[in-house]
Amino acid sequence: MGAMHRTVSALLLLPVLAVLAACGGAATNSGAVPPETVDEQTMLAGADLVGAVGPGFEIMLAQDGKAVAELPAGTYTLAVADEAATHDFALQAPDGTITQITDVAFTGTKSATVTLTPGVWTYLCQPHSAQMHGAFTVS
Ligand SMILES: [Cu+2]
Repeated sequence: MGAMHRTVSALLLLPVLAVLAACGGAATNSGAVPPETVDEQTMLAGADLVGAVGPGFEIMLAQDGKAVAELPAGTYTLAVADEAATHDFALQAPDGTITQITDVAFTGTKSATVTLTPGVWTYLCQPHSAQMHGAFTVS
């Protein structure tokens, strides 16, 4: 039964891997560990936006398999795959307010609903914000 479980997991994983691999800066994301449970895969597949952080010093935010650069203002579901106990995933609003989606110790997938207002937003790992960050414009 162990083998059966692995087979099912591998099949479900393929679309998620394709999405992650297709994201901008694919070279830096190639080492991302895929989510381990069906629940995690479902969260990632059903979300408007997908974030990933780790296992190395890599962070990304994607929509439909592409790195997010611009978004219309609105409310989005965000699923974050946090692949390391050394990184977190946070969003910084244009006014500087930080919303932490995963904390440093957490690994796995977490989902949240975020309301994006116009301006420049940043996604970042707070302990390593100098090198682990990206920005997108909401209008
Ligand atoms: Cu980090």
